[in-house]
Amino acid sequence: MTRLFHFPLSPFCRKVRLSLAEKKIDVELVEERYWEKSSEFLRRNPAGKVPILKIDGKTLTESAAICEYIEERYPGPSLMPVDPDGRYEVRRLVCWFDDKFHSEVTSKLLYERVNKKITGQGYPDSNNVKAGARAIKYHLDYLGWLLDMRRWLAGDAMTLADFAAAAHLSSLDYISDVDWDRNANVREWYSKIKSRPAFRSILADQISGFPQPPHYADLDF
Ligand SMILES: N[C@@H](CCC(=O)N[C@@H](CS)C(=O)NCC(=O)O)C(=O)O
Repeated sequence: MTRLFHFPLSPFCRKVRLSLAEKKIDVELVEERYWEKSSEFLRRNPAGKVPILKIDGKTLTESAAICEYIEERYPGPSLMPVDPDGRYEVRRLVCWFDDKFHSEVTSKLLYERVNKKITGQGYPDSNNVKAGARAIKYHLDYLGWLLDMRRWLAGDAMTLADFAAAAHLSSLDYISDVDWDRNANVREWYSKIKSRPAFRSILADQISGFPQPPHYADLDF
């Protein structure tokens, strides 16, 4: 049985869930209270982070490495181009979201507004929230600019780059922090990816203490 230790709003976990679902790999989701750092959890991943994926008799950590493992082990449908330039562009954009977008936006909005409360770390820091709200505008403009030239973020086909971006944006959308009116290209792209069967489990997530806003699971948002 494939099992994912995850936290529902974690963008890194969402990226892995999307990859598994797109490849129709059944997975049992186990919610991990990663901030409690249980000994069992640290035994599975000494880095103390989710996602952790049990698959093919192995325990895998680090979302980018996990997604590339899934891609190589379960090739169809493909989420990586075959040519080196295309693969480079996918990896660059996955890093853009998991590094730059994560530190400038996700950590400033989602972690301040949701994770702090869930993990008992007090109230959001309004300076961080303001900085995140400012930064997301620039990132949405950048996505819109890429989508002026491409059907999907890294080129003509949907790839792991789209899943990395959609993982972060969907988590922020759960707390209504994405202005879908800012860029028509971005809205159209998100609407396409949101309609995929692979997205269903993410749209069904419910976080205790944070009710799902009505537009979140609406395909016609
Ligand atoms: N580079 C890691 C980042 C994973 C990560 O930061 N996960 C967060 C949840 S969103 C976590 O487990 N944080 C716990 C901690 O840093 O102590 C990956 O891509 O898997």
